[in-house]
Amino acid sequence: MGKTTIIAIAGASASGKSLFASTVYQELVAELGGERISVLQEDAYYRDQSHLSFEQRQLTNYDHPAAFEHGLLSEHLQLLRSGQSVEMPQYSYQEHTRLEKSITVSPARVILVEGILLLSDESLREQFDISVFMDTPLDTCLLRRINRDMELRGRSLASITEQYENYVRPAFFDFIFPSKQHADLVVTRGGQNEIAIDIIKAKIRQLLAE
Ligand code: UZR
Ligand code: MG
Repeated sequence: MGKTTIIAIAGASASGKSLFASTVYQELVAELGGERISVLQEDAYYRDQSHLSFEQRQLTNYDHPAAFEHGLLSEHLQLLRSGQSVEMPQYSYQEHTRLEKSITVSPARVILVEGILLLSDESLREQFDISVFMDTPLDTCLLRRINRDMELRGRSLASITEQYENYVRPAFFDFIFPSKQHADLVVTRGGQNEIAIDIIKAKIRQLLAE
């Protein structure tokens, strides 16, 4: 296998990172097969909190870099780069902790990794060959977040509002927005920006053809 290229996709919560990454991944897998591309989520590296009670877990600031085990993610990216598989943890947003079962991620020529704080961490940044920032308007993100968290993450409107004001919005201005300067490419309008999807797909095809 040739040199590994790691592509990071960062941006605000509910800015369309997961959709962008999974669209690029799925469309390329349909075209080229799945052996040469893998995807990881920063969310999977939220710290294990199984030693805490559910009430204690609800007090964690999940938008702060300390909530993530970035060292483990960094280690996994290095292992993938050196051609080894890794056990990516699985995280439950309902339980606010790691599940027992992990997912095996195989080394691949191109690794996509998506998450809110990827570009705010210097040691992670050093590992990225290409960095993308999803620059979706915050009001669009908030509306998407309300719908998603009520539908998929089992939240009430009151809890979403409280989290948003106390954690999500401050973290955007403290950590996420300042990290935009580190991106190679800034994507407007979210995960359905087809031109941006095509540009990243073309870059990946070019890398795979080398
Ligand atoms: P994305 N998050 C939770 O709400 N609960 C958890 O147990 C872990 C994470 C939220 C987190 C962050 N914040 O904004 C979001 N809060 O997941 C990141 N509050 O996920 O990038 O998919 O939006
Ligand atoms: Mg996501």
